[in-house]
Amino acid sequence: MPSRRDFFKLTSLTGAAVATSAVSRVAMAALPEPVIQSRPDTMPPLLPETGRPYRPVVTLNGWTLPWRMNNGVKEFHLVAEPVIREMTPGFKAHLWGYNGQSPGPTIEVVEGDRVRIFVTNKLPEHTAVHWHGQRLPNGMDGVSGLTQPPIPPGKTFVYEFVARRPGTFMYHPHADEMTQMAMGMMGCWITHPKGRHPLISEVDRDFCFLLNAYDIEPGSYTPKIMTMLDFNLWSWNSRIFPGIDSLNVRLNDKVRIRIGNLTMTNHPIHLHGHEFMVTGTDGGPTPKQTRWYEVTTDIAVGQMRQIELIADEEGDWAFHCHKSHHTMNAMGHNVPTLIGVDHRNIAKQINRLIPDYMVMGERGMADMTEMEMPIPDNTAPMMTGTGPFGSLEMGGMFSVLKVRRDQKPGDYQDPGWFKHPPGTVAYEYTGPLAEPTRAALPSHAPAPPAHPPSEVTEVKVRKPNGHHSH
Ligand SMILES: [Cu+2]
Repeated sequence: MPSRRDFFKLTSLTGAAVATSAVSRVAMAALPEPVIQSRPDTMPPLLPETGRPYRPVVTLNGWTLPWRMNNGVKEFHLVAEPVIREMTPGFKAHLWGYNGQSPGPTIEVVEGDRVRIFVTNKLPEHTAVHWHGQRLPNGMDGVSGLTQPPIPPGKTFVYEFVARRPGTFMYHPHADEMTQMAMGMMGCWITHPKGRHPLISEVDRDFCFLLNAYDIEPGSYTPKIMTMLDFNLWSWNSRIFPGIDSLNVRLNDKVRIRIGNLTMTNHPIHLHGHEFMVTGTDGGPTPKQTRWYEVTTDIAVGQMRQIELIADEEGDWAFHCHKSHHTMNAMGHNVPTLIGVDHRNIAKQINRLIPDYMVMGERGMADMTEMEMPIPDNTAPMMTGTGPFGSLEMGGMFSVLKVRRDQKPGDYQDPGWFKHPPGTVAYEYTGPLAEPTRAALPSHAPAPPAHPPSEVTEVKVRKPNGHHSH
C-alpha cells in the first residue's frame, strides 16, 4: 500500500495533467494541488500532520483526501471527472467520480474546523456538490439552481463553511443527480469530535464506506443511467465481492463501521457472530437511551448509520446486505425458477443449437459457481469468491470481518483465512438415521392436487358496463 509520500508523488504527475487541460495554470496556482488516486485498494489511515488531532478512519477500498492548512483554514481540492473504476479484478467500469476514483476520497475534518473546498469540474456537463447532512450557510449547500449557479465544465468553485457538528456525512452532486449519482459521484465525509464527546466513544478501528448500485450490461463498461430499480451491480464503494476488501481487526478491538446509502433502495446490513449498536445516524451520535443491540440494521436511501461492536469472537465473519439479490453480480433476472425440474436432456439438446445455453434454477443456483461457462470480456462472474472450504457463492454487497488474536494494533492488512481450532468446524454426521414419522407416503409419489378436478370452479367476473348506473 502506498504511503502518504506516494500520494504526493502521484499528485505532481496528475496535477500537471489537470493544469494543462481545461483549467488555466494561473487559476490553478492559487489552489491546493489535487491529489489523484489511481488504485482501488484500501489505503492505510491518513494520520493528520496538521490541524487538530483526531483518530483517522479507514475507507473500504478507498482513501482520505490530504489537505493543506492556509491561515487556519483546511483546504481540499476535489476534481469531478470521468474515472475508470476496477469494480473487481477482471471488471472495469467507466464511471464519473472525484480525484481518480468512484467514490471520491473521504474528507476527514474536526468539529470546529473551517473548511474550504475547491471543486474543479472536468466533466462534460455542469455539476455542484451537496454536503449531505452538514449544518452550513445556505449558499454553501450545493444545490444547483436553488442555492448556487451550477459549476460549468472547466470551472472551479469554492465552498467554505465550519464543520459544526461531529458525525458521519456524505457528499454528492445536486445537479443532474440522476445521471451523476448513477455514474458513481459520491464520497464520505467524517467530522471527528474536537475532544472527548459523551456520546462518541474512542475506538480501535474505524471503517467507512458507501452503498451504491450500477446497471452495467455484462460485457460493457458504462452504467445505464435510466435504471430506476433493477440494478445488476450492488456495490460497496463501487466494488463488488470478491473485489470488496475484508475488514481486518484485532481480537477484542472496539470497532466502528460507518455506512451511507446512495442507492435507490434500502439495504439491511447484517453481521455474523457479533451484535452491534447503532451509535450514530446522519443526525449525529444517537442518545444512549435509544441504542439497542442488533445483528442487522436497515439503511434507508439517503441515510447514514454508524455501528459499533466489540470484536470478541475470533474467525472470518460474513458481513453483507441481507437482500439475497444484492449479494450477486450482473445477471439477467427474467429467468424462471425450475427447482425440482430435471431437464438435463433438454439442456443437452438446446446446447447443440446454442452452445452457451444454461439451465438456471434447476437445483438452486449453486451450480452456477462451478460451471465454467464462457462470459463476455469485462464481466464479473455472478456468484463467486473462493474461501478455504470452496466457493462462497456470493457477489455484490458482501465482505468478511476478520477477527484475529495476532493482528497488530493499527495493522489493517488481510491476515488470510481463519485457521479453525480442531473440532470447531461443522462436520458430516455418519451415524444411523431414524426414519421420519411422516414417511407414510412412498418417497417419489407426486403431491396430491389441491382440489379434485370436479371441484375446480370457473371464476366469472362481471365488469361494469358504463357509468350510467352512478
Ligand atoms: Cu442490499
